[in-house]
Amino acid sequence: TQRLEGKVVLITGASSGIGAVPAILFAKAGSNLILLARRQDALTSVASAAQAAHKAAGLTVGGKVATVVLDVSDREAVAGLLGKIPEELRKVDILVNNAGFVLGVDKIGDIKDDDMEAMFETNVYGLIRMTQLFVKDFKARNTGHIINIGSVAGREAYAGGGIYCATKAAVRSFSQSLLREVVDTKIRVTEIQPGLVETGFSVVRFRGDKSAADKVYEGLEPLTGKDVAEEIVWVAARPSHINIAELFVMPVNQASPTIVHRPG
Ligand code: 8X3
Repeated sequence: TQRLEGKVVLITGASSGIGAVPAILFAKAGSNLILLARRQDALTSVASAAQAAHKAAGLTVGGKVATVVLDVSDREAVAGLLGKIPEELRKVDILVNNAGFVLGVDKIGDIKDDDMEAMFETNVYGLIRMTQLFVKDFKARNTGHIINIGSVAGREAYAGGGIYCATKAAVRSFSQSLLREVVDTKIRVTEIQPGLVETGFSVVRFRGDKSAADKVYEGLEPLTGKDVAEEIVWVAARPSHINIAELFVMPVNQASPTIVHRPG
């Protein structure tokens, strides 16, 4: 929509999963993009797909795309991020904190320290670092939209999700604090809480075991990365006086993390 024309949208975890698709939809709507992820090759292909989508839309505004290889869990890298963004794109309008992942289904007592730290570093500290970096500028300009990707798992925990659910509950709580802090500004804060989305998410959780990952989505029609990307773009495109504070979105056959109907 027109409201996204010329906006600068920064997306973390933009090379795969939920994060790869919004780039294309924002480009189509005339936005400019800064795409962040850990792998340059994957970023490059998302960037060219976004540029092609922009071209196909025949718009004269937007379509600038910059990529930055960055791991949000790397404190120094995040601190130096602004210097890596081309000057013309430094005034970010929409920050999409999407980078996040899950490792394992270990029960409490068996959780590995490395897994615990890795999930908290990216899902929580990385998201907080990115938000801190841009919210100062948003406040100074009295504008901006922070869209955090939470999860159904942040609303309700499940067995085997001791750390992941806690990270997403932290995202929820942090988003709520931020929303309250910027109530006297034009800054918008949204938390999107998806349920089952079929991406590489469960493949990572089961450390490459594709058949274990497939079982998570077996027998029902899960959300796709594109479905969630459409929600991200939708909240961003609301008129500037509207803030979608939370958006809880699940497949039609899911009612909670554990109440899932599998018609087969
Ligand atoms: C993903 C939702 O239930 O697969 O955030 O952990 S779940």
